[in-house]
Amino acid sequence: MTQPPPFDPAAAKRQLEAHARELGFDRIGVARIDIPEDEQHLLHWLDAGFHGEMDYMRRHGTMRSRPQELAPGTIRVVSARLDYWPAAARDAAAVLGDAEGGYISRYALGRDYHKVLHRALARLAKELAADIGPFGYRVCVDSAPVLEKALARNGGLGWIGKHTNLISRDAGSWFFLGEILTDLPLPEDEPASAHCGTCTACIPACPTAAIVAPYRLDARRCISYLTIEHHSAIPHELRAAMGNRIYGCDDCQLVCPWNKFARAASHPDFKVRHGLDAPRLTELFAWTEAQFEERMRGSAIYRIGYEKWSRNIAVALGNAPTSEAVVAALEGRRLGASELVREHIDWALSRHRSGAGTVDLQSAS
Ligand code: B12
Ligand code: SF4
Ligand code: SF4
Repeated sequence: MTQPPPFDPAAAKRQLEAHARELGFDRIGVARIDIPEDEQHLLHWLDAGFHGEMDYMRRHGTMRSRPQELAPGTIRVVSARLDYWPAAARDAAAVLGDAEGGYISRYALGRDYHKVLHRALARLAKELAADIGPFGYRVCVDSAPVLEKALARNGGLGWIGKHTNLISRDAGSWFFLGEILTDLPLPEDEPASAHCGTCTACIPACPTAAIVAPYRLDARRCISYLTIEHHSAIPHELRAAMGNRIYGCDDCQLVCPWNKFARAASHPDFKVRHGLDAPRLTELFAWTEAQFEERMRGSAIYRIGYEKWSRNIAVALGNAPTSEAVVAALEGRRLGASELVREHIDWALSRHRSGAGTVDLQSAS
């Protein structure tokens, strides 16, 4: 009987890198699993209550910083980067400055990245198993409780910037991360060094002052959290500063000097769908629930549901210049709206009636 060849870690890593390239990943990196300093930062962040209504962040506790608790036997993490910058989309600054249009974060203009990344990572692991034989692994994308940015930094993919996103020297920060947790003793990459230097551009650029100190994000103030993760009413004091951002927010990354090195997404699933790069607020607000379901299926936006989507657009309409069309759009949805949405519609209408609905979006951004 022939014996399988002995496991060669360096050869396995080369095979993994070759498969990753073929599958369209922009970069992969391998790291050990211990991240004690990041665990301390995570615990302080949770103690400060910065996670807001994201109860799962507290529930998962230190599992997030100890991948071996999530997948027993894990000794290495393979982090993968997939660039999403939609180069053909309408210019972000132009959309942010268009008071009657809605701004949707650049990462959500195409198909839901969770599915795209998960499928590709699962294939990557299977292709390696076909080369070297079965091994233990678990694929994670975003929803799995691991500190993805810290692990990817240790695998050489970039550093955590003051805005708290991972930045690569040669690709900026417009990319997603996903991981394969594995029991294979793959050779580690060098952790990436930090290059924010004296720059602090992202901190004052945040419309809601959510970056309370370098590397510290109070998610409760972050527009990304407010429009996607927060389930209840949006705090009144933050609504005006949200401007026309109806799903996610990119301001801290738009001002980051390292994003001049960003690369356009090559994955076809990240192409803009349904004109989401420059939608009209009044048109979006006129969508029925059935139209939302039909048009947003397959998009990350689908996950927030029609009610939160409507809540977000009501806030943006409250921040739009007063016009008959804006007031009619708000009034038209008021009667059939849920209590949550109706409260946001009433807030928006009260701004138009008091003359406050003439926010200059450029200065709010
Ligand atoms: C919860 C979450 C959010 C929350 C909280 C964000 C946050 N900074 O934690 C909200 C909803 C606000 C959010 C927003 C966004 N998110 Co998000 N999010 C996550 C998620 C699920 C967990 C992040 C986490 O663990 N946070 C816990 C806190 C403690 O971590 P942290 O703030 O990053 O803090 C670290 C450092 O800053 C440092 N640190 C913390 N405090 C201190 C203090 C000092 C003194 C020092 C020195 C260091 C330090 O240590 C910490 C641990 O490494 C990850 C996926 C994952 N599983 O990791 C995606 C993820 C981070 N998000 C992602 C994206 C794309 C976004 C948005 C850009 C989406 C958008 N356009 O709207 C925004 C960006 C907002 C921002 N400025 O960060 C990507 C980031 C990719 C990248 N290039 O970095 C991820 C990795 C998802 C993915 N799989 O691609 N997100
Ligand atoms: S995503 Fe927007 S709201 Fe959140 S920290 Fe960045 S600039 Fe601030
Ligand atoms: S804007 Fe400046 S401080 Fe902020 S993440 Fe980018 S380089 Fe770092």
